[in-house]
Amino acid sequence: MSEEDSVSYSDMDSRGFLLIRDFLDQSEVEMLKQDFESAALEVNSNYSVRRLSASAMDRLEPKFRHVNEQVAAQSSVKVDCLNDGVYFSTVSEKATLSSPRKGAQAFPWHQDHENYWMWFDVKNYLNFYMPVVKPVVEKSNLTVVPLDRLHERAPEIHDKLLGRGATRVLPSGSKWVVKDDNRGGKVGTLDFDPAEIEETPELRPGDLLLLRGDLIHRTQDSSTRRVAASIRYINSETQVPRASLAKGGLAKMLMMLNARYLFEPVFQCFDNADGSSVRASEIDLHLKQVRERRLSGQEAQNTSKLAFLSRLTKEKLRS
Ligand SMILES: O=C(O)CCC(=O)C(=O)O
Ligand SMILES: [Fe+2]
Repeated sequence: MSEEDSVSYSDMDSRGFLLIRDFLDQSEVEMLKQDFESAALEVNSNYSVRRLSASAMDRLEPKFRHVNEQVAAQSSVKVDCLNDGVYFSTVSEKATLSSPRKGAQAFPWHQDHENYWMWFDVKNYLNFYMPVVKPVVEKSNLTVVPLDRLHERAPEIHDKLLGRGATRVLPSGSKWVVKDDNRGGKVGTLDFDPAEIEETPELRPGDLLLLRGDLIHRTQDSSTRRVAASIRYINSETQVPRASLAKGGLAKMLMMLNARYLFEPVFQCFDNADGSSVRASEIDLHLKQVRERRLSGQEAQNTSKLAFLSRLTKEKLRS
């Protein structure tokens, strides 16, 4: 029996994540290492990431598809479209919102932000997280808050966080506050340290940690030099509502501005469509075309800050 046969895919509903050991073989890990070395840094000022090449993602696509079929058969999570992939390194190559000290990058507790704003549906959204450079098995992993354990300890917060994103969990005295970076304010308060219910699967290069888009997670530590590929799947049939993208508080505006190279093309999709929503597959296709044009130098890498702020303001007024 292979590793994959013993995986309980229904964990995607009950726990929000699952682990498949030795998902990638040596040559695939080697291929990703080389791909990382040759990838340029993204123009994202929220964090330091490099993007996977389309050819690296294409090569692994059949493997991902097989997993997605199993997940769809055994849980309620449905994804079918490889949208994007980035490399997260614990060694930051620039100062960003998530670099706690010079040269290091560690993400504190959060639900992902940008994908929640871009796709809206993060339950039908998967993060294929695979270490590529991983010198110490018990260090620099990804720590998660399993859904079942959160439900047991804080059922109300669990219910509020299901299907949602763009939050951070921060210490506040003896409690922990769940900050809402979407609308501002807070989602709620935990009267215990999330570390009490966390789990940290110890990963080796090529292992796959598969996470739902609404799972709370953080970097375990950035004490070793670790690089992980993180490949993102969406559901092509999701209808993305126009009104939600520009709506929100200051934290959202700032993060969108820092990643305007991602959001400007989404607004362009809405401009080109006339309805109040656009199918995720259409946005995905447009993003890929923009990426291609940027790679070949036919289009600027980024939009100006001022132009994006004016766009955002107009959209806010519109909705
Ligand atoms: O690699 C890390 O430590 C953070 C990764 C992360 O936050 C993510 O994959 O969404
Ligand atoms: Fe994340």
